[in-house]
Amino acid sequence: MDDTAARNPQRQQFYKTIDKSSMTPLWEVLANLVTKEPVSPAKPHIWRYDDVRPYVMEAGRLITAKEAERRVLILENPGLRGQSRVTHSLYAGLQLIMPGEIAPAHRHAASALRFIIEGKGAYTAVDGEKTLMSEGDFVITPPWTWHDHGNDSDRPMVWMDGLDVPLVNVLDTSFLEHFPKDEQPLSRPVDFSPDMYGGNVVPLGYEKQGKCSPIFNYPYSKTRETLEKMRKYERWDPCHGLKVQYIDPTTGDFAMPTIGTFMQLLPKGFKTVSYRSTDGTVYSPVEGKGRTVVAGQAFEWKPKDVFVVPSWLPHYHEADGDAVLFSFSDRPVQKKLGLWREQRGNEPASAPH
Ligand code: GTQ
Repeated sequence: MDDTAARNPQRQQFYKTIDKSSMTPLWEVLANLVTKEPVSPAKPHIWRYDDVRPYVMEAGRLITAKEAERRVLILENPGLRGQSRVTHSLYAGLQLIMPGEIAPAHRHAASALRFIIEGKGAYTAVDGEKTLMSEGDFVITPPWTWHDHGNDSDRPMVWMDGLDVPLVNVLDTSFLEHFPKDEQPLSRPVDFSPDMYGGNVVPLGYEKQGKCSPIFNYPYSKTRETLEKMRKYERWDPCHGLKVQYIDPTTGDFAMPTIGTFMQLLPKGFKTVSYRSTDGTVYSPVEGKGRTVVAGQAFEWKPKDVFVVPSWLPHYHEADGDAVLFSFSDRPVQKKLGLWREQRGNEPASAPH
């Protein structure tokens, strides 16, 4: 609305008056407040591992994991600098644990995922149980569970952290507590949960604790096998190739309540049909090379890179060889609130669901 002081001094005077009472007229901001479609301040961006790995290793020389508590370089979306956000609602960072180090135990209201980028044999301990991690594994730290990370291997370990911190903070629900010791006591054998909960049985009378999957390590080898079976026996989705979502086997829902996680295989030479959805998404390729074209801008990727596609920007992927991409977004939140929409190719956008 063109409503300059010169044109309408009475209105401007009125705005000044009500400003003192912490009020402001809706009609001046309505079009930017309630937009016709998502207008994310986030920008599409790629962090190439070849470029940023030296910085991660330099951080390893500058500070210990213990002193830092978590030695992480935050991946800040260029449209959201200073806000520790990779998308508008989610956080991402690259965490480094050097051999022999321990990132001390704490717990927080925010949920975390780890997606293993480099290394093998470091562990995370969650609520009394350790899991050993390898490249391509997807690991969950549910909210308010004690967790410490350590590296008994002889090489550095780097993973991508994905947390719902911006969501938790917009709701003003953040809590954090430190464990009195660096390491929490263990009460179950290493990798007990996948054996206990991954076999389609649960103890009689099982009652779920919290809202995350009781399995907290989804190893890459198993997910990769599933994708290979799908390639042979399932329909290739024109927008996604062969794509799976990680689930909580006790509910069939997403593995985490706030962050949806996915893995997709794009067979060699496959080019997807343009797609967009309301959940801004962070990708990390595990295998293969290719490119993702986001609103006309091409991002060439290869394994260990991280790239982000903001909400509602049309994009398609192209794989030079067989490519496998991990991704995460806030889709479970949007779906629970009835806000999620998608648009496939030239089809009309879906109704919210
Ligand atoms: O590993 O607990 O990247 O608390 C940011 C905050 C990792 C963690 C992050 C955290 C953690």
